[in-house]
Amino acid sequence: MNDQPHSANVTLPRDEDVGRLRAAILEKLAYTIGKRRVTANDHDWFVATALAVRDRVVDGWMASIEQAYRQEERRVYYLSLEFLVGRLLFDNMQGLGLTETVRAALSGLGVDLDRLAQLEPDAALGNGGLGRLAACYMESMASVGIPAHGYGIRYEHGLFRQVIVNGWQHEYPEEWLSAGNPWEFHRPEVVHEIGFGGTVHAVPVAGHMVRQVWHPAEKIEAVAYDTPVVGWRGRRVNTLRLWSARPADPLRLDTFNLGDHAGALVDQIRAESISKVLYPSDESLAGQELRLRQEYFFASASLQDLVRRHVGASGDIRTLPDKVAIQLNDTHPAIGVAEMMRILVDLHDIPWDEAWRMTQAIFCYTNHTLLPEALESWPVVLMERLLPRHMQIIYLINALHLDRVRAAAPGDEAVLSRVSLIEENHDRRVRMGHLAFVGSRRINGVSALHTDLLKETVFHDLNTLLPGRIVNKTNGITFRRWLQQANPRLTGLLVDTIGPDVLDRPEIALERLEPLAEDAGFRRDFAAARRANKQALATLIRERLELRVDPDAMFDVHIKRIHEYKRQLLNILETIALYYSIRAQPTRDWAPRVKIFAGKAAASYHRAKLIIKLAHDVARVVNTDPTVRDRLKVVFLPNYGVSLAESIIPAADLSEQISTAGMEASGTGNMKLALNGSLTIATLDGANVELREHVGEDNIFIFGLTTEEVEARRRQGISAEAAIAASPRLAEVLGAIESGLFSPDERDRYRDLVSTLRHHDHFMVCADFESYCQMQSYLHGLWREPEAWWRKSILNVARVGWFSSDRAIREYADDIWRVPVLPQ
Ligand code: 26V
Repeated sequence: MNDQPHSANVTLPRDEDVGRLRAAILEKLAYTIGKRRVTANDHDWFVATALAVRDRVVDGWMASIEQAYRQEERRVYYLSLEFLVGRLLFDNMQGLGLTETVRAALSGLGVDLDRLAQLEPDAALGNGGLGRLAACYMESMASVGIPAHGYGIRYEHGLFRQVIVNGWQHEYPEEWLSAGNPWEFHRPEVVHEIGFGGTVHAVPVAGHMVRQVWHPAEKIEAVAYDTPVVGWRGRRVNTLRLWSARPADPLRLDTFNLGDHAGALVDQIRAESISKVLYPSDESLAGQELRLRQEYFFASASLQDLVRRHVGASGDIRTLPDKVAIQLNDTHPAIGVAEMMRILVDLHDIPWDEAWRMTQAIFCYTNHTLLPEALESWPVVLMERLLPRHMQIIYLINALHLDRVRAAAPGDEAVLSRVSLIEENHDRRVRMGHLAFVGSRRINGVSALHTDLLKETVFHDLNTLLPGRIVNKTNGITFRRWLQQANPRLTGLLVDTIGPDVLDRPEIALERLEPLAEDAGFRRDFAAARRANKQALATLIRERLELRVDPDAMFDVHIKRIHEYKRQLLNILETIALYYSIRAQPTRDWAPRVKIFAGKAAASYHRAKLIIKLAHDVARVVNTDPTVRDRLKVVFLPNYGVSLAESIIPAADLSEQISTAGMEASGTGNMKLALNGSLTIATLDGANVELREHVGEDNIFIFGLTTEEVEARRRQGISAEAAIAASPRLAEVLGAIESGLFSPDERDRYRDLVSTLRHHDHFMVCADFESYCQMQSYLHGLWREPEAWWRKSILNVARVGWFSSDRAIREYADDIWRVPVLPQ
């Protein structure tokens, strides 16, 4: 895949270290894998190497755990239903400074480290941005020295594998565990019981008190698997604890003995289904009982685990808020608010009011989307059936909450119904965002714009009622993975020119690159490093798609989940317009361009899958047209994921961040691409707004409607008609797609798609088309002035230091969690 050497700054390893590591790898090969050198295949070597590296992680890991325990450090718990980790070999080797030692140890055995590394499957336990952010934050928390634990689910199958057949997406199960996982430690002794269903009984206790006792009808077990998370230079090693579900009783022996062998396993299957597969989060969440079971399963296991740890260490549950901050990554773990109340009130006899104060001091909640269809709510009837005690607790939280609202806004029934935790419209549903909000001390959005919109829209009333809780924490990315590992060539150049501390403090060191933008020699070296990355990507494209692309063409990259609001369709329409321009003037001196798409569509999101098909239909026509030749190529790389992103991003010239304004909460691909030297074409959406502030408006290419303009057009019900009438090329492109020119085998394949654009255009594809095309042709011109292009590209790299996840995590530590961090 990534054929580049993974070593940026080569300091020679010491012979004795190399020798020891080689011996360790051979020992793993013999005594853990049970093979000899002659019979070992590459996968055996990968596992042996990973295990030898893992051994070296353990001492630092134990030291970190002991330190947190001895010094009674305040801990952060990051609860997330998704961790999109990717591969770990280079993360761990780099964190420990072992990369060159391992490389040398293996090469002495005739084994190539970079080839082995390609065999590691991605841990793809997430859908997209939210999951990848959790992984970046875990790495940064270890790197800035925060005692942190990630909690999630150990899905047997992560995000589906995307296979493209004749242009259509097909989904296949992903099998990351099939050859074992060398990084994890199974903890069979760390088990928590999780209940579902059943009844609640009031039991009188001392005095006039009653205690509510929940008798679940079904009990399953959560068992822990721990993966160490190595911080930069091994500063700290934290733990990612993922829960796997299993039945409390492995087998119904009586049923089995009666001859019903399948029936005897029913409980097992029902229990294990909870951690069987990651939910595709872009899917309508309505009525998915299994999803709610997953959420409660992991929230309950995690809270039981951290309470047990705290009580074990301090003996006093009441000091929990002093020692613990729990971050809810979106509303997926929000049922934890009710679970915490149950633990405190029902199991630890803490009076309600005190328990509620504790809960509100412990939890914080990050919101990651404003899309109405993505805001979680669960039918009350489902909650009552699955979690009867939690439903009672939610009713009580709501009653006390609404009492305060009535006192603040007497007689205002409309406000009351808007801020209620229960939505009473059609069927009654629990609003999980509201539950997370009232149960949290801090609520944050993930970019400045997104946080403003949170205050104006979904949480407007709650923010008026409970002011000061909403803060902004603009997302960040870990530079260790997205620069050092993904782009060793550029990293090597940076180390050589601005010094090795670019590895340790890139946020600061990168600024020293600024004057080099004016240095023609540096620009040449910079362009050469990028040229090599592009050559590598061209090779990957040839190997996977049997398509040749010119590494000197502009690589115009649109990589992310396929979604209408992300507007891959806008890019495809512009591609067609460009294609027609080239055909109309074939002798003009066009600068060659490669349009590169990658991304998965949710399995049930038919329109997104149709957009993938359209990209392929357009690619077929364009790539086989002899009049176009090398001047335009369209590429769709299948099965996008963390590792493919690591190959594409260092080779990208232009980064497409073109969501409908107001709809992308932040975006983090925008940061990854700019860090690697892409120029960005963008709408004023999410973190693009802040990207512009940092790189300067001359170095980013903004087009299109603003959030306010989008809102106004929607309010006024303006259709796309006028935009189409005013743009002959848009009319031509739409007409061509509609008439079946790109789908001769099924002429009306795109009829509905185009008709929606003409008559509805909720995502403003037509409205933004002209301004997008104009910016694209401006960039076309700029690409023809390489000196100007590389100057801007270098300035982008020099000025994006702020988007490091270390910065973001330091802000969380200061403003939200109140935990100390290591000095920078
Ligand atoms: C969820 C759903 C669920 C129902 C149907 C449509 C839909 C569309 C999007 C989502 C997104 C789920 C949350 C998420 O991944 N948000 C992403 O979080 C990133 C990290 O904060 C952020 O950079 C992205 O802008 C945001 O989309």
